[in-house]
Amino acid sequence: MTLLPRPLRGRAALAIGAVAALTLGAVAVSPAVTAAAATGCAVTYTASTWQGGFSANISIKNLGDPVNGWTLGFTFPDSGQKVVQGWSATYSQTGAAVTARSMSYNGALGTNASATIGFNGSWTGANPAPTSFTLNGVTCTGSTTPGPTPTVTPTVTPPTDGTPVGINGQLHVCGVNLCNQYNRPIQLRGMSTHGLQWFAKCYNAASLDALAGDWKADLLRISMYVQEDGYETNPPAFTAQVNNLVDMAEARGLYALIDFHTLTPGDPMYNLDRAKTFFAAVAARNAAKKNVIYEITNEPNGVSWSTIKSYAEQVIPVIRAHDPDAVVVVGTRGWSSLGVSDGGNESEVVNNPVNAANIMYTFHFYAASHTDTYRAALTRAATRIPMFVTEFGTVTYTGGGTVDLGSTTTWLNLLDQYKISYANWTYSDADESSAAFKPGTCNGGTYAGTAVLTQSGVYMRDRIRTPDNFPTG
Ligand code: IDC
Repeated sequence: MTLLPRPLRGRAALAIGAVAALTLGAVAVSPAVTAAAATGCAVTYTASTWQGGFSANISIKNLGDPVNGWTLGFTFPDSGQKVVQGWSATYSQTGAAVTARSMSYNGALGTNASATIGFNGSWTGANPAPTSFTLNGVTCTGSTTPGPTPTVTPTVTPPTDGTPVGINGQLHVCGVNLCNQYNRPIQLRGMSTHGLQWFAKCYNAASLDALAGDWKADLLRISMYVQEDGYETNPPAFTAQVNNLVDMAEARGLYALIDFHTLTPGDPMYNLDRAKTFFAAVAARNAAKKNVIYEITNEPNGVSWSTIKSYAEQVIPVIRAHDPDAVVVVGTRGWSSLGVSDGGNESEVVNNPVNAANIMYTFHFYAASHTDTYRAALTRAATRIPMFVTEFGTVTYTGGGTVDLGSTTTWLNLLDQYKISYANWTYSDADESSAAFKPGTCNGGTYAGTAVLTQSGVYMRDRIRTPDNFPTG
């Protein structure tokens, strides 16, 4: 086989022929393109071609302003040439027109940065070399077109109210980070509810005022158990309860992490139909809100990563169909330990990521039980894939026992260092040492201050209420 460089230009785009659509892979979010951005791109296409088949590599260089998420478009000579299997992008083809959308890990392209993608194809008729490459709709000519003179119509409204959502707006994943509307990495710090079926009384105007105002938290994780008298017993009521908490968080400028709290059974597929029903409802209802993040399965256990990945690739499109731009967080093997609790490690995810854009992966720890091996895995993962600690405890994995502030401090320093967002288990008055409030607190009306807090609660409040670092430029 020889590698033949192909001409990039000089061939007119032909009319689009048959409309049989071939869609490979999952739906990806559309790229964000800044209105006033300078644009430009260069594409190098190389292929080896044989009778009936070809294998192509495409190097895409962004000559314009940085982009976060891209779509490469190109056109085959006619519809006799087909993308069969692609890599490093999500491909779709209609007639002769092909689009390749970036993955979560290669969507961020700085000025002069490149991404390499490829595909195997089949062909009949014309030589399969494509033409008319575009990046985010702009023809790749190898030179730059300056953006319009800044008469400045900002696409982003500057912060007005100083709350976490007011400042950061709609979030997205950029590289391995959670990024704000200024495309800058941020860390969200907050608290998880306990099971809504047991502790609903703890979530009211006064307690959420305390979380936003006294704790100065950024995030409320809404933990909706599916079993254990949870969602499965009354889907409409639990859906409404979650939506109500989303609104209460929004009113206080807090992000809301909607946790589909699967635990036992550990196979998320057991709840696949429930997940589709639930997420279709909450995503449709909350699509216009900027404060919602979806956590599609809490702690898969006793199942392989490939099963979890398959679950994610079925649930994420349901969310995207209604709420295309929200971040989705995917649980990992071994109670969301990246596989460590089952003797594995992060490589199973790094080497076989979920086929979807704008997603993160879950890591959970309980500081008195999980120490160096777990920290090492998260540290390695943190530079490879986007991680979110959607739940952790200062205590043992039982939710009780010793409050290990030494280990907790080591953990939280690590999370701060990598800007990994977190939610602590729990913002409740459960009679267990992980709970932030003393038993009985939720029977009264006072949630602010330290008098109502446990040892864990005092520590977490101190830790969370330190100033945020939310870059705005
Ligand atoms: C625990 C609660 C406990 C409850 C139990 C029921 O703290 O009050 O009786 O669930 O299932 C997790 C789970 C989380 C657990 C927590 C502590 O996500 O549901 O909560 N934990 O065991 N993973 C590791 C620890």
